[in-house]
Order: sequence, then structure tokens, then C-alpha cells
Amino acid sequence: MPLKTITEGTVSDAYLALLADRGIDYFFGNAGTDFAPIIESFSKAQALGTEVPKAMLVPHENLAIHMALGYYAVTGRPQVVMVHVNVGTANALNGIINASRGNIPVIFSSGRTPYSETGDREGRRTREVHWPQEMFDQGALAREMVKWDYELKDKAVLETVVDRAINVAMTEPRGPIYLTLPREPLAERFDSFDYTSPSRHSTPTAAWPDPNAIDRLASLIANADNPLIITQDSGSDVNAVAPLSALSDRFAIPVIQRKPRYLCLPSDHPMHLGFDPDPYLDYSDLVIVAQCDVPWIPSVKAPGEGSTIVHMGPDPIFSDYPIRGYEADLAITGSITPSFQMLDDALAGLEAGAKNSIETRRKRITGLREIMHENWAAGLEKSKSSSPMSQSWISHCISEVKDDDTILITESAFSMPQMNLTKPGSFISGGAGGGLGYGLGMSLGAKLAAPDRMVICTQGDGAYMYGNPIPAHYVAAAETLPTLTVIMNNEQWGAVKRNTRAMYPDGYAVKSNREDLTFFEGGMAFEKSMEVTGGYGERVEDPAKLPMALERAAKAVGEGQAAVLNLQTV
Ligand SMILES: Cc1ncc(C[n+]2csc(CCOP(=O)(O)OP(=O)(O)O)c2C)c(N)n1
Ligand SMILES: [Mg+2]
Repeated sequence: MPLKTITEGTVSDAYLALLADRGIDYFFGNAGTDFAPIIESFSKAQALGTEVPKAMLVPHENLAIHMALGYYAVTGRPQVVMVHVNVGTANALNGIINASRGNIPVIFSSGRTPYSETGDREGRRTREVHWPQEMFDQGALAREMVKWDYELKDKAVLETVVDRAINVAMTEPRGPIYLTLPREPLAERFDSFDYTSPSRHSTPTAAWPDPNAIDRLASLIANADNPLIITQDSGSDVNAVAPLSALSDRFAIPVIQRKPRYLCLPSDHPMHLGFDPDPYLDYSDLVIVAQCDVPWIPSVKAPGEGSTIVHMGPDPIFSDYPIRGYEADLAITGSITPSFQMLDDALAGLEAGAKNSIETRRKRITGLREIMHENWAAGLEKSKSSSPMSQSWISHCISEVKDDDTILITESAFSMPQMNLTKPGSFISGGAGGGLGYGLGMSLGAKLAAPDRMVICTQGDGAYMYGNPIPAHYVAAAETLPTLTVIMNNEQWGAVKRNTRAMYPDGYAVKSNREDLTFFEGGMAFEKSMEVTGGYGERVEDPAKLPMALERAAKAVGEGQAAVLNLQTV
């Protein structure tokens, strides 16, 4: 068993060395008094040339978590975030909720106030804050939203703890873990510490789907008149795009990407039937839900009585949701990529027998797609010169300015139909837990992971303010992570307004036309936030001027400056 040895070190030294050894690139930190051993270890590593993750100061915890999520979304590799005891944990929880519901792994950690009030143990309490910051159960703050939590009390288990943290986070369905690192154990000194390298704790393989269940689904598809696939997250694995493309084309099965958080099927794919399943639910006799927690809203529109419903994914019943009552005539547990591949293989054997129905369906879907594209084009034509600018026009212009390699991250109202997306991994959204304030962090994390790719992030004006914009622009400047942020500034929380009006269509709120708790004061010069950090900022009101403004901002980003466009929208 190959061993590595650290001599004359602290647990904190060993912890950082282990993280690097296990392939962690970045340590996103938001520090406090609990960090003293960690900061000392980073400096020691630098002085001695020891390998540790790169430390990155991130001035808000919510930003730090979302940076780690964005980095993972591009690389598939989880990173470490460490925050300051209970208070930093509280600030990070929004991101942890998004990570949990989005099945995005992150090694989330924090210090813990020192145990000892007196004595000479290194790391003992030395500041007033060490009393009020103690909790009976700090782990409980995050416990419901993490897969595993642990407080490191003894260096004897350090290697196991690091490996277990990574193993648990990376085992499907993936998600965050929470590790608490108290100051005295971190500060503990040793003469010599051995650890195994490479790790002997390999992450468990993904669950493979039951071949019999896949055969059953293939036969349901072969016997269906109008099968339909609804997905949301299958593209979180870029390798899932090809088998979904293949199988949907082979059997002419239309695919709806409902509220997608990744590109699951390219825009030009012949089975791409848009983003709203509702018009097709009545007559679809087989509905296949692939990695999507909310495929329809049951109180609004559900599949017809006679339809067969199948769910697929690493946890097809989303067992960590308290209530989720979607019917499942068949639910297939399995990693989505091999599930699609095996389904495609099974369908290949049934293709000849179903040739006629496939071709009839293909013709019909081609026709439906033509109508859909005509509608989308007409929608754009109608709204391209409206002022304040329309979502369609803005989305279309962003689509024009980007290239295939661009990573688009959205946290705003947005017109997916106007967006031409072809390359797997070129579209990422987040906020799976509904926590606004993810886009700026995720775009910085994505840029860190892919420095040569353009990253464009769309933001509602509300979302932008949730995203800790000044800390985000600080990180962009300090770490040279130039991204293009496009703010859809409608001077309101439009979603909150619409939701209230939908619930009370004849109520006082709708009649007031400027209801409380939904409207911002107008005239905010968000573009000036760039003055703080030396980026490029512009405000755009005239739709005709948007294409050139985007060009200018993209050019600034290409030259290394972060850019913000403040767009006046509806
Ligand atoms: C952390 C957090 N707080 C509050 C909400 C509730 N919420 C959902 S949408 C929304 C409004 C978003 O406003 P904006 O980003 O400006 O987009 P718009 O609706 O105006 O298009 C709010 C406040 C949330 N999702 N997350
Ligand atoms: Mg808004």
C-alpha cells in the first residue's frame, strides 16, 4: 500500500495535503478566527512548496458555494468551500439547498468554535466571539440538506473523513456534504503522519439500470402511438446528450426540456419539441420523465387518464422530497447516461417492427416543429422593437453574440426558444432549490473551470441583488475571471407580482397595479457597479442598440474585463 508521510506538521497541514492528493483544485474560503490553523498551513505550504489546493478568498459565502457549483457543473469535479463557524454556514445555506436539490456535490466545511475555555491546548478559546458562536449541534444547521455531516474530533480518522466526504458527495445521486473542523483538532501537532496515496477509497460506481426494466420500457415505447420524453437535468452529464439524441431520433419520440438546467438536446435536433409539455400531455399515451423533479404541475395540467407514466434517474422518486406524488407505472433507478444507452440498444432490436408507426410519427413531429418555429419567429418579429425590451429580443441577441463554445448561465426570465444551443455543456442554470443568487457565483466558477470560454450570465434585477454583486465583481477582478453579466432590469420582482395576480385575479393587488413588496424604485444604475472594480458597464434602453452593446461588452470580456449590461426590460 503506497504511503506518503508528512513530518512535523499539524492536522490542518495534513488535511490540505490530503485534499490536494485527492484531486481537489480549489479551496474557496470565507475566513474567521476558526481559520487560524488553515491559514497557517496554506502559508507553510507556500513556504515549503508542498502541494495543497489553491486558496481563493471569496467575500461572501453564498458566492463561494455557487462558485464551487459552477466549477463542478463544467468539470464534474467537486471542490471545497470553507466558511466561518455557524454564522458563515448560515450565509451559505441558500447555496447548499440549491446544491442538494440539484444533486451537485461540494465539500462544504466550516470551523467550529474552540472547545476549551481554559488550559494551554493549542487552538483554545482566545476571543469573546468563541462563546456566543457555539451551538449545541452546528451540523443540524445543514443536516437536512446534506448527504452526510461530521465533526472532526480526532486525527486518527482524518484520512477516512476526507475520503468519505468525497465518496459520499460523489455517489449518485450526488450532493453536498458538511464537515465541521474545530480549532483544537486542526491545530494538533504530530511528528509524523502517514496516509495512503492514491486513495484506497474509490467512489462507488453509479447504479446501472435493471436490464429487464429497460426492456419493458423499450416494449412500452414500441407499442405506444405517442410517446413523449420530458427531461430537465439529463444534460448534467454531457455524455447523456448523444444517447438521448440517438434514441429519440430512432423511434421519433419528441423531447420536451422542461425548465432545463442543462442542455439536454441540441436546438436543431429533429425531436426537440420545445420547453412546454402541457399541449402534448392529453394525447401522449406514454410519458417518460427523465431526471426531472416536476415534469408538470398536477393542478394545472397532467397526462391523460389512460397514459402510462415512467420515471428514470438515479433516484426516480426523489426520495428526499417530503411530498411528490407523481404516478409511476414504472420507475427505473439508474444513472441517466447508461439508462439512455441501454434503452437505445433495446430499441434498436424493435425498430424494424415499428417502422410504419415511427415514420408516421416522425412526419407529424416535423410538422409540429415547423409550426413551433414559425410561432417562435413570429413572437420575435412582433417584439423585437418593443421598448422596454422583450425577453425574446434580448435572448435572440445573446444567441447571436455567443459562439458554440460559450457557456450560458441563466438566472432571469429568458426566452429559451430564441437561443441556439448545440454543444453539450454550453447551457447551465442552477437554483434547483429555488434559491436566488446563484448565477453570478456559478458563472465565476464556470469561468475558473474554463478560462478560454466566454461565459455569459443573465440575471433578473432581483436575482442580481441576491447574488452578492460587489463580492462577485471583486472576485472577477481579483482572480481575473471576466464574464459578461446581462441584467434584465424590469424594476420589479416580476415573478412575485405575477404569482400574486394569478392567485388573486380579481384582488386588490392586481387593481393597485403597483402592489407592495414587488416593485423596486426605478433608475438603478447597475452598470456603475463596474466602476468599483474597473470593469465595463453599459445601460441599454433602445432595442436597436442592443446588438452593438453586446458586441462591445463581449469585446471587453475578451480583453480581460468583466462586463455588466443593464438592460431595460418588461
Ligand atoms: C433567496 C430567495 N429569496 C426569494 C425568492 C422568491 N422569489 C422567486 S422569484 C423572485 C423575483 C425575482 O426577481 P427578478 O430576478 O428581478 O426576476 P423577474 O421576476 O423580475 O423577472 C423572488 C423574490 C427566491 N426564490 N429566493
Ligand atoms: Mg426583475
